[in-house]
Amino acid sequence: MADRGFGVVMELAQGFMASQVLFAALELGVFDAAARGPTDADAVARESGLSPRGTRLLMDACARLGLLRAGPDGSFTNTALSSAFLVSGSPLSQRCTLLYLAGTTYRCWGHLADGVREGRSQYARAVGVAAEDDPFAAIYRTEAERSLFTRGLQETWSLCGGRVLTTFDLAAFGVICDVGGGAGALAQEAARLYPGSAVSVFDLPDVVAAAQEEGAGPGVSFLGGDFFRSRLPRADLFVLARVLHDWGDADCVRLLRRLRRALRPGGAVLLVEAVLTPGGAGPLRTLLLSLTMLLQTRGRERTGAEYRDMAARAGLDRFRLRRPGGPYDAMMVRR
Ligand code: SAM
Ligand code: ASE
Repeated sequence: MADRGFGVVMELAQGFMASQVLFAALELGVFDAAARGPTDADAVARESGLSPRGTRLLMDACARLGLLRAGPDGSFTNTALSSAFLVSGSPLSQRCTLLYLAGTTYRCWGHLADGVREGRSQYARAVGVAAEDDPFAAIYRTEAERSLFTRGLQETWSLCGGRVLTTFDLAAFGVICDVGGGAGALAQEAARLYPGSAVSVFDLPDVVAAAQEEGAGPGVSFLGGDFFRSRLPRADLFVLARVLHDWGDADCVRLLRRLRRALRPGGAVLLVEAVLTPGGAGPLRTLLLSLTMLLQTRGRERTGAEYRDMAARAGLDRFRLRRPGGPYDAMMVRR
């Protein structure tokens, strides 16, 4: 028992090392190098200007973690995992998400104990930018950060977009607006699934301008503004994906009220979030995401009952929750 317990504790303690192996290999281009053909550590080190000793240790650790496959001749190839999710340009690539977690999120997590003591964002400690009034002033503190955060979040929808948009049939909603929709990946998926609907994205002017410059979202129109202050477009369906989890209850209710007032008759709001199980004990990935929200935003993850209560306070008292499987769930709220 003592041995097993010790092993369990040490494995948990080493969790951050496994994360760093993944992050460093990604940052150093190891998976992209392996995608060009079987390669040994010396060749990767030479091509990328890395130390042969460090590269060998890193690639051996990757192999043990299932991120590379080691051949008998000392060459490495990508596994199904790394080919799908880690190689640049793969349709399911989660590269920007992981680089974002490796940078800002990891630095904020270095101050978890402070975050728990104080109950607030750790941007000031982690990167020297205060986030008290608007978390997005810190999240978007440089153009590079805004771009990595936005592109990272978009990557989720290549995987889960179809599921969260089809668990309720949205075909009856002629005008759909994804509020806080970022660069438009989810909106684009909605436009593809519901060709009879007009789909738009409403987000901060800088986010919209960058999305338009990158030529994002064919079939989707963009509108810049502040969802707490600007006039909102009218719509039959507002989508709010991973927006409420950035904010405290009072701000969530305020935003939901604004959306209710902008809804056309018969309209609804589709909430897309990682919903905690009743009572809030799981799943683990969502509890960890909730701590990320503590460290980086003003929000947290919530149970279905908590979303239902906030929506009811905003005058949207018909509530349905569906769990399509995967990390994100869908809730439809309406009057
Ligand atoms: N819905 C997207 C997704 O799930 O991939 C993005 C979610 S991201 C966590 C939150 C989004 O809200 C960002 O795109 C951010 O720019 C936007 N946002 C934050 N504050 C805003 C405001 N005051 N007005 C409009 N959009 C805002
Ligand atoms: C937010 C989402 C995130 C605000 C800050 C954030 C994420 C990291 N920091 O709305 C999400 C990253 N994804 C995962 C799986 O952790």
